[in-house]
Amino acid sequence: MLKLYDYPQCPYGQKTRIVLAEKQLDYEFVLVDLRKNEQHTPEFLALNPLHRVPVLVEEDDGEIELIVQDSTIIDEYLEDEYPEPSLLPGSGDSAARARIRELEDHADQFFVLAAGTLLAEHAKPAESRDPERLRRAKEEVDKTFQILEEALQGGRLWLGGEQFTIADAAFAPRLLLLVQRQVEIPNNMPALRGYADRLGKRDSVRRLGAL
Ligand SMILES: N[C@@H](CCC(=O)N[C@@H](CS)C(=O)NCC(=O)O)C(=O)O
Repeated sequence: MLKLYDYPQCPYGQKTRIVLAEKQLDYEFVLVDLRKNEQHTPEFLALNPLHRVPVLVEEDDGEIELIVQDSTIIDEYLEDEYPEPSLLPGSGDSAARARIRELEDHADQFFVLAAGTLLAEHAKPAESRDPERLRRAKEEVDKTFQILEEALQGGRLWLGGEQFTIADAAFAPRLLLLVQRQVEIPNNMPALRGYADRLGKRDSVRRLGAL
């Protein structure tokens, strides 16, 4: 039995839930309410002393058999343990696998943070915004848009071409939230606009519900 300790709006948890849905795996969602600081309870700290969601737990007859922390490590574990459908290029294509992992890492380490800052600044009344923070976040989001536009050239449906990958799962939550909150993808980026549209229609992404 798989359990995912998570918080609905966590983009890293959302990424892992997309992967679970792509692989059609049954799991129990266990809410760790970050608004109530539940990540600091002794029960949760026993699963992740770094007090972060998501955490994947595998249980057998109520006994914990395995604990996996961090969305990227969880997604790689799921890929190893449940290889079909595969969300990484085949093991014969190390270069393509490296590229997908690089994009996935870009989403986690750069884009999610920049998008989070941009959304937080937009949510403030105009007079309370920090113009320098806003400018930097916008610049970083624009840089990601440019990188994605280039990565999608040649009519690629997903970052893996025909194959939906862990990198697509990583970008989807914040990319779609930006679009929902009226951060426009520029008109001169048709590949990225089409991609965002496809992501929004993907079943595994729709199943997240409210971003
Ligand atoms: N690198 C981690 C980041 C996870 C993360 O930052 N989770 C946030 C919520 S989105 C969290 O649990 N924050 C609570 C805290 O730091 O106390 C991953 O990919 O799983």
